[in-house]
Amino acid sequence: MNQPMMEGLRLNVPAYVKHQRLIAWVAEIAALTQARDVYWCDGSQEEYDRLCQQLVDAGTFKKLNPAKRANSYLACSDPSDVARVEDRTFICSQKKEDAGPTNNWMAPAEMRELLQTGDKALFKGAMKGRTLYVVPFSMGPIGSPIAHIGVELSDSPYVAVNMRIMTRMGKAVLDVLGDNGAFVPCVHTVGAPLEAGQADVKWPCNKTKYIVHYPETREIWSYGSGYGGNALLGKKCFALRIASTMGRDQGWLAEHMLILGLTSPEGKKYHFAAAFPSACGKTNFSMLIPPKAFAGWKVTTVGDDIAWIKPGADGRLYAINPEAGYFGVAPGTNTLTNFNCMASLNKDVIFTNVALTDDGDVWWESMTETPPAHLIDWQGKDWTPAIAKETGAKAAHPNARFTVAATNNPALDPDWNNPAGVPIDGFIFGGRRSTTVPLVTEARDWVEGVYMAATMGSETTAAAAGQQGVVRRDPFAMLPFMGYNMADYFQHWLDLGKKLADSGATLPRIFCVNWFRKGADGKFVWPGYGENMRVLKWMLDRVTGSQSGEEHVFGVTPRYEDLNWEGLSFTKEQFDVATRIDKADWAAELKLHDELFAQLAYHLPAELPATKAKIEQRLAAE
Ligand code: SAT
Ligand code: MN
Repeated sequence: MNQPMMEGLRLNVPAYVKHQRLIAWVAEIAALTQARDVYWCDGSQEEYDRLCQQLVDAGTFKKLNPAKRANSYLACSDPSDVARVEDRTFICSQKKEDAGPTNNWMAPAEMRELLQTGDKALFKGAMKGRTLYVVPFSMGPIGSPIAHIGVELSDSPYVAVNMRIMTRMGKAVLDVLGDNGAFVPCVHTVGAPLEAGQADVKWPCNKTKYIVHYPETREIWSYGSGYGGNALLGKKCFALRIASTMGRDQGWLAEHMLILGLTSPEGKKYHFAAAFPSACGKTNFSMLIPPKAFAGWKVTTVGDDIAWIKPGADGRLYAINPEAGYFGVAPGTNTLTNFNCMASLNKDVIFTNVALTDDGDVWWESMTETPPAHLIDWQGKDWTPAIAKETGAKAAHPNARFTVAATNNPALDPDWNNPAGVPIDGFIFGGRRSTTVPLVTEARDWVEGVYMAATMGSETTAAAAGQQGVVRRDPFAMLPFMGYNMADYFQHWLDLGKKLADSGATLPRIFCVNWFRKGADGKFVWPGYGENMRVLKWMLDRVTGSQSGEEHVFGVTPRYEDLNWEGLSFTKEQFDVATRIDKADWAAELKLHDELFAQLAYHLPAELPATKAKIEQRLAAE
């Protein structure tokens, strides 16, 4: 048997593991972090149940009432560890310019000293008293030519069980990896070593946090957080930051996009990929149920967060969802806003930072119209509607999440697991903007679309630590997830479009949407959710060439009569509020585009300022 020992530590390598480089790396990290022991995850149901029970015994998980939520758990995090930490996220490329001005950068050698090699290196001894879990995972269908493999070494069993839902995880991945396959090494610690006899806490983490990427060597090192995008390293760290650099080098795209299928009553199927910042409704849009007026139309989910997109032999762009589950925002989700999601959450779910009901179920803000009379909130405190009214206390954290397998989704697209992906007919980019940006606009061409996506702004949400509700530029909804220089990424999009157009391919149309515009009363004008189908249908009609619109300063928008209003009372006046292009607002908005371009001046593609100049001319001529 394959059982190397490291300074007395058994590596417990299962007989099926043949990859010597992987074994040597696990030994190296176990020695560095002084893990108590090593456990190789096989991805089985038995293992999942066992680790969940272990988390229950440790007090991290609470098992929910099986009569209410079968095989489901609630985890409540440390109150300081509830979201991604963008200011602690680093791209450590050799050259600072390759990380670009939108990323935090540190020289790789300096970062390695801080994390691995220095006298006080953070990873030295970081896993003392803890088990190191070896978590092999595939992003994309196992064995698919588009998939890529990673191995996460983590001292968090919460990470291990979440990764089993979010990725294809376990022995099958190592079988594909064989004795010498390539994998992205991901090292994660909660940064809370246990001295002998020291009792553990429910949610170990560290005030100091580092989420570190080395794009050239394709490595990820994460320290100090147990939460979501900081700790489940297959998601934002690998599938976006590292994968975006792989895509740049290899001619494909890794995007913060949902992928949905749209099937007509005649059975014709189309696909859209849509980018929105975190906590702006990607999961809801990907599971949309069309209103009655659209009888026979069907929306199906390929993915709800990330798309890997590659040109196919026919010149079209094909997208796969590299994930296998959803890590979605719970608050705001209910049977009206997302029926399919609620149906997905009946069983086999891990909830994080929602509230607990007296009968052992979960609850979050707006899950039901009338809140329960009593709850234990996400911080373990008593919660009643009266307390909430008095103190404003939220039962669930605004960034509370559910982790659930894609296969739980009743609207799952039959092609969600297709290794070839689905052909994309349109790209949609949407920010959260209470003013200025109209409901929907179609770019006149690829370059104008890239301009729209590049200059997109959005109000910040609870998905990241920091101030909420401030407008910031969030190009392609990728600001927190870009693995290289943002200006080079714009160029990559332009180059790809040109290459495909030159080959005679029909490019996907590019649309820009804003579901979040507010009226004078401070309320959202657009009803959103299922009603977004009305806008989606207009976009599809533009793709198929059967619908017109009105051309204006920066693209084409529908007139009131171009949308199907059957079954919704939405007046022309309301439509005007949702779609109005105000000259003064746009003059101010374009100044913000200037600021972005000044920040990204290094390598900024000339097409972008040129497009802006054209928009300005049109605006002045209005
Ligand atoms: O925390 S995650 O990055 O996984 C979720 C999100 O912010 O989109
Ligand atoms: Mn996301």
